[in-house]
Amino acid sequence: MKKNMRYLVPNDYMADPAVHVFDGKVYIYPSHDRESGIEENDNGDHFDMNDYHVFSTDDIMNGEIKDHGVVLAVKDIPWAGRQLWDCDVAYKNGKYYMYFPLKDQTDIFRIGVATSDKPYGPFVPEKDPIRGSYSIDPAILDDGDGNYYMYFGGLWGGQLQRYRDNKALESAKFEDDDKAAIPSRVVKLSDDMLQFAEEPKPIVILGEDGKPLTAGQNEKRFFEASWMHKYNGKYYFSYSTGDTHNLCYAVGDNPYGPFTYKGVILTPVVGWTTHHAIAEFKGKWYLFHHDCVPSNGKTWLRSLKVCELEYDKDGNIITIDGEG
Ligand code: FUB
Repeated sequence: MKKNMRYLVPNDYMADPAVHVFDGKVYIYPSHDRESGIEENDNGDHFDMNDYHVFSTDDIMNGEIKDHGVVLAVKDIPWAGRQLWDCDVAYKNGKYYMYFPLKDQTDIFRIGVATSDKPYGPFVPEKDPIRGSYSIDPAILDDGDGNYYMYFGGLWGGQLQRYRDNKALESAKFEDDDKAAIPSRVVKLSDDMLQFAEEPKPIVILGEDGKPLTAGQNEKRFFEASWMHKYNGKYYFSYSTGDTHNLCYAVGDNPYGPFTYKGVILTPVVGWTTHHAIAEFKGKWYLFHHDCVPSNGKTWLRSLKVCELEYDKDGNIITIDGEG
C-alpha cells in the first residue's frame, strides 16, 4: 500500500529511529549519519557516526520536530573506539536510560548505557559497556509489569556471526542455507537497568510449517534492526532482512517467543539498509524508518521518514510500499 510519507529532519541525515511516547510527547532517537569519507564496504565502516541528537514532537505528520541537539558523543564515552550505531531509550522510576552499540578500542561492538533525568538528555555514559554484551541494534521493551527486555544483534558489520551461545568464536561462522538462521537475541535487564539480569537467549522465528526459519530463507530471516511492540496483548517482533532489504514481523505470546512469521511490513526502500520503529500516538500507529532518496542513494547518508501503519481486523500489519 502506498502511504503519505513525511521526511522528519530534512536538513540533516538521521537514520535507525527508535521512538517512544514519554510525558505525552513523541521522542525520536536516531543514529546521526555523516560524511566521513570512509569507503563503503560489507563491514559497514562507512557508517562512521559519532554522536546522537534527540527529536520530539506532539504532531507526528504535521507538527514541529524539535531538535534537542547533541545528547551523547563518542568523545565522551570512556571505553569508546568508533561507530555509534542504532540506539534506544527506556524510562524507569524517574530516569531515562539510553542503550547504544559502539565499537570498543579493539574494534568489537559492545552495548553501553547512558543515563539522564530528562527524555531529551544530555545522557551521561557509564564507564564500561554492559558485561557480556556484544553486537548491535539494542531495542528495549517495557513490558508494563516492571520487566524490561533488550532485543539485539546484527549480521555482517554487526558481528553477530562471531558468537554462539553468548561466547565469541575463534572466527566468524555463517550457517548453511538449510540450517536454522542465526537468531536475534533477547535478554531481561537488571533492576537498576545497567546490566543484563540473565544470559541472552535466541529469538526463534517459526515459518508457516512450524519450523524455525533457515539461513537460506533470506527474504524472511532476521538480519538486524530488532524492534518489539505490543498490539492487542500480542508481542510483535519486527526486524530487517538485511541483504534482501525487507522489514518483516513475527508474532508471539510472550517477550521471549517463539514468534511466528507473519509477513512484510515495508518493501525495500532506496538504500541498502532498512530500519524502523513502530509506535502508537493519540490512537494511531506509525512506522518510522529511513531511506536514501534525499542523498541520491548514498547508503551511508539516510533520512528519517514516517507514515501511518495499519492492521487488518485479524491484527495483521498491512504491507507498506517502501518506494511509496
Ligand atoms: O546505522 C548503522 C547500521 O545500519 C544499523 O545499526 C543497522 O540496523 C543498519 O541500519
